[in-house]
Amino acid sequence: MNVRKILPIVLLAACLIVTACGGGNQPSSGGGGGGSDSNGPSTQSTESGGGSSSGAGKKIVLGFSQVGAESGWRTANTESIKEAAAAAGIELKFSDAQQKQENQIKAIRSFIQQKVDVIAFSPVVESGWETVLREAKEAGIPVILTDRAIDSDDESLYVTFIGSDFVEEGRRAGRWLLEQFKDATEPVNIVELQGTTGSAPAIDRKAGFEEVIRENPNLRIIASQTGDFTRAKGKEVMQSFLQAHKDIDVLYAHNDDMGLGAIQAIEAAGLVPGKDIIIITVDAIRDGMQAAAEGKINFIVECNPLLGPQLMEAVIAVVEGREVPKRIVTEEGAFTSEEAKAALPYRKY
Ligand code: GZL
Repeated sequence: MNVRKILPIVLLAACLIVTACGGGNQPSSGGGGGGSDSNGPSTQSTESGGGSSSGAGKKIVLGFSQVGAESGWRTANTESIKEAAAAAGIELKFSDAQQKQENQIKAIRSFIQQKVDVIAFSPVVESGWETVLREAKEAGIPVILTDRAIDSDDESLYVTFIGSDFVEEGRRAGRWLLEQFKDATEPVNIVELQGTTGSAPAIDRKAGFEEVIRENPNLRIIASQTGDFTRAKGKEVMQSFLQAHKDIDVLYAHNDDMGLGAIQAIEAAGLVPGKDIIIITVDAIRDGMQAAAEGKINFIVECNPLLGPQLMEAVIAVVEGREVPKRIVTEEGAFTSEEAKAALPYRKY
């Protein structure tokens, strides 16, 4: 068989095979592009070659407004979104709001002006979004909520909400504590470090926890205050709790970072975290899991930050006009100290 005759057929077949296996969303050879400030306190555009298109070969452009960089969870969430956008070949316009709602609103308006294909964001608080989301709707730009929800009744303002069930996370924390103190005959004094005031995780983690511990009247929250999800504020508020109350038995912190800050305050007060004061936190980031493995955190509820791949799948589906469920709940678990020690080597964040 003359090789010259079959070469064109082989090349054509090879092209067909590559196209069939590659699909529209395969990682391209290009790496992430450079950043450029287009608006807001810190906005950058990153893109990679090839990948997903919004028709006529044009690359999908996603505008994403992130809450900030307040915690280890947020850092892991941002990394997941940037990596998943690059892998999907989606051009990402990323804005960090530094935990200010007005910065998120400004970024969303900028994305509308830039006529991005899709807008996604993690709402720093639940309320105050309807005006700007109506502007996105009037501009014909679909909106995806990730991580945190909004309290609007108008579900037409967003296509889907991808994130955890924070009420269930609070219930998980409550159920473990209920079991630990099921035979308690004396009051069990709990102090609570709440997340950012008005945010969905702070509201819902509190609600879920209280719903469960209500079953045992000995379990009582004697102090509750926001630590804004940060390590520094968590330490500061725990110091004030320790000064005001000499009989604290349990700390329930809405995230690991506040719990880790509180541990510094507890140790500075000459107490042993995990023994003198039982500690429950939420997130299960690496530093939290390390503290749990050391017995300083007794129970840690997981809140999965790796939402990037699910977000990009939803973005592509929306652009391609495919149906997307209104609610996509992320899978997650919880760890005792022993379980955290065993899981730590395999954790991605
Ligand atoms: C939860 C996320 C919360 C984390 C905190 O999905 O919104 O915000 O629990 C983060 O660590 O700051």
